[in-house]
Amino acid sequence: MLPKRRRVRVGCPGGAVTSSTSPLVLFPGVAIYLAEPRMGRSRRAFLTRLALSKGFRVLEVYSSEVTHVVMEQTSVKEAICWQKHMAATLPCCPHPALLDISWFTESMAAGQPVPVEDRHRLEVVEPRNEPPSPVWVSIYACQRPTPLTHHNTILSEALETLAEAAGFEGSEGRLLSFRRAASVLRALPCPVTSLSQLQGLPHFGEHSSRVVQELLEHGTCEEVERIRCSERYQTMKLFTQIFGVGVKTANHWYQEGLRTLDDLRGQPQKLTKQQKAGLQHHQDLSTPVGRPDAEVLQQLIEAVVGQVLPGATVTLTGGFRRGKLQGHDVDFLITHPEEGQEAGLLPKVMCHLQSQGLILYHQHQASCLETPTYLVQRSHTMDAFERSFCIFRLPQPSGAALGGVLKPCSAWKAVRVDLVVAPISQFPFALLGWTGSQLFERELRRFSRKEKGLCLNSHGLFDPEQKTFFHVVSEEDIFRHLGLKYLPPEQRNA
Ligand code: DCP
Ligand code: MG
Repeated sequence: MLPKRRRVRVGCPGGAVTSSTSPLVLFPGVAIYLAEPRMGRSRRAFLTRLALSKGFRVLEVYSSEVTHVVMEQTSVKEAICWQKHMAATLPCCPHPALLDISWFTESMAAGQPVPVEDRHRLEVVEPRNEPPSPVWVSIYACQRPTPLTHHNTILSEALETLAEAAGFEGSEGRLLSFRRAASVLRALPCPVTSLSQLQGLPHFGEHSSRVVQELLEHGTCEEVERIRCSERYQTMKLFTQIFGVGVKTANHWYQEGLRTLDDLRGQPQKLTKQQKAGLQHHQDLSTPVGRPDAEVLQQLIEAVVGQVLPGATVTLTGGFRRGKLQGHDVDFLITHPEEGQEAGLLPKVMCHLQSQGLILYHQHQASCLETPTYLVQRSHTMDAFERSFCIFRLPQPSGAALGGVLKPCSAWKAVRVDLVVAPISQFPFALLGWTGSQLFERELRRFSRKEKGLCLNSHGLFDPEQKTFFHVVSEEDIFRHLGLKYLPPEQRNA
């Protein structure tokens, strides 16, 4: 967490660094941005204080106001990558001078901005046919587009396996480190073919780099293969994929010596109602749901919702909204354009769906919106909206074409569906929160808290100092309030 006085406030133009003793700006025409990666955070903080004390204006966030970008120990190639990347994050295209630290130190010594000479400039030349150069990648996943299909599948999947395995051992820190590194690889514009391309990438520690190196050199990574084959990993994966089973429960069962689904079926007293339903329909639920099934479900649910409350809307969220063709479940968000009309809707909708024989299992969870802390809670594993965790009985076409031959299959399929109801005033936050990906959401909340001092969750955006909420009508509004370039759902596959 940044010290309070360094935090950027919304409404502070250009995200200028604030200080407890508001420094005097002597050179209003000059707005410096210190580009951090090679500089390091503490050195950047030191240089910022120095410049502020001498009456310079230093901007914490890169924006179109920046006139002088100062870099340290940065190669020309890196500087070019950085400039291209940063230009892409802004709505308009600024052209600040790209300068070496020498301009900064000379200006500090002179007590005023010295004229920019060629020797200060980081020469901007287009790279020629040379080995792949390092690419600039923003630190937070919410600051960079991450498409669904990318160039580094094998590498990112290996790191995801390590992340998952760390999660199974309860090691949240390692889980996040691997997941962030994997996410950086998904955001790269080209395949990683040489270790040098990892230079300067955020979240690439020694361990993740070693895994990538091994994969580049040998095509496989011994540690990842060992984990994938291990009884521990396979059992934890099997158990945590059951509806209603988290890492804690899975671990508990593992410690008790349980290993298979039949082991669990043999101990029904250990299972909740939800887990029993999960086990009962395990075969269907462990088969990915396709987009056509998601669309059929949307039509079925829309018909019922429209019947119960005309004007209410049903929005497909989760992975399908990000463009995924398959998912482990289907997530829907329901609202009504008139605030309050949505109250009491879900139980009626569930009754109708049940009477149509479409529900195999459902668990209703009442809204906790009356609880005063929900809006500012920091933990976001669960929001406070009314919801229903369901298993739908989805009718299937009588035969499915497989390799040109009609294969008989069952008349219905069990599909996991989450129905969530949000009042219209919170809808943009709920939509953003339920679209994911999970890491994208996590990073967005971390960015809000650490860089903006604001608290974001699926209900709102809260300023704890002003004790105010931001009013928004769209996801775009939320990105704007956070000073972030808008990323459409398809680019949130972090
Ligand atoms: N979500 C979150 N934090 C969690 C769980 C979920 O922010 N701990 C949000 C982001 C997810 C969305 O809710 O994208 C839906 O949750 P899912 O688990 O269904 O995730 P996806 O829909 O992204 O994945 P899948 O395609 O496997 O269903
Ligand atoms: Mg989903």
